[in-house]
Amino acid sequence: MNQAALILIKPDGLKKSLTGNILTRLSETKLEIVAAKMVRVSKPLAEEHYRHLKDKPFFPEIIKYLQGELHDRKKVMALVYWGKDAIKKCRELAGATNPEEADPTSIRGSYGRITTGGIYENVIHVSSDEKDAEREIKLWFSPDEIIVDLYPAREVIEKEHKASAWAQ
Ligand code: IDP
Ligand code: MG
Repeated sequence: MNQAALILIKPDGLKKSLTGNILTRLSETKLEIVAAKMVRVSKPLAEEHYRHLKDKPFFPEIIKYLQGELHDRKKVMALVYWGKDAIKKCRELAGATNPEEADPTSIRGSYGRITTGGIYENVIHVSSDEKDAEREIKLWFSPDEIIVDLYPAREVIEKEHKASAWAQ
């Protein structure tokens, strides 16, 4: 069954110049990229993304991590992969959450580390199930940024919407 999965290349992945390697590894899945962008991550966005972990002792640190405060790279690359069993395929390639336990040939096993502070810096985020994927994709992308119709959307006419345009 066709599924969508949110992938984030986290700030450590960007800092270590792993974007190309990670996208090459993910291309083994033969899935389709249907959305992609660079995002400067606000604290509310990071907290909403990781809201299932808000009671964990490491929560404040993973918020700083996703915001790029630990890597001097205040951005992430967000992508949506789409196709048959997308979540399972991407999570398999990503490997286990703990990079020391991840298969050494997986993305996290190859490139992740545990900091001396105990944070799992594992270079990539992958949605864990379909419900999570829908919540996360709606959090990171608007319908117009995705080139297929993943979820029902409605048309809105935005009045007095302030936006930037090219100066010339
Ligand atoms: P996932 O990214 O494999 O879905 P989650 O449990 O959703 O794992 O955790 C989100 C992120 O929080 C992980 O990718 C990792 O960076 C960090 N993390 C999760 N569990 C721990 C932990 O026990 N110690 C330190 N960092 C953790
Ligand atoms: Mg998760």
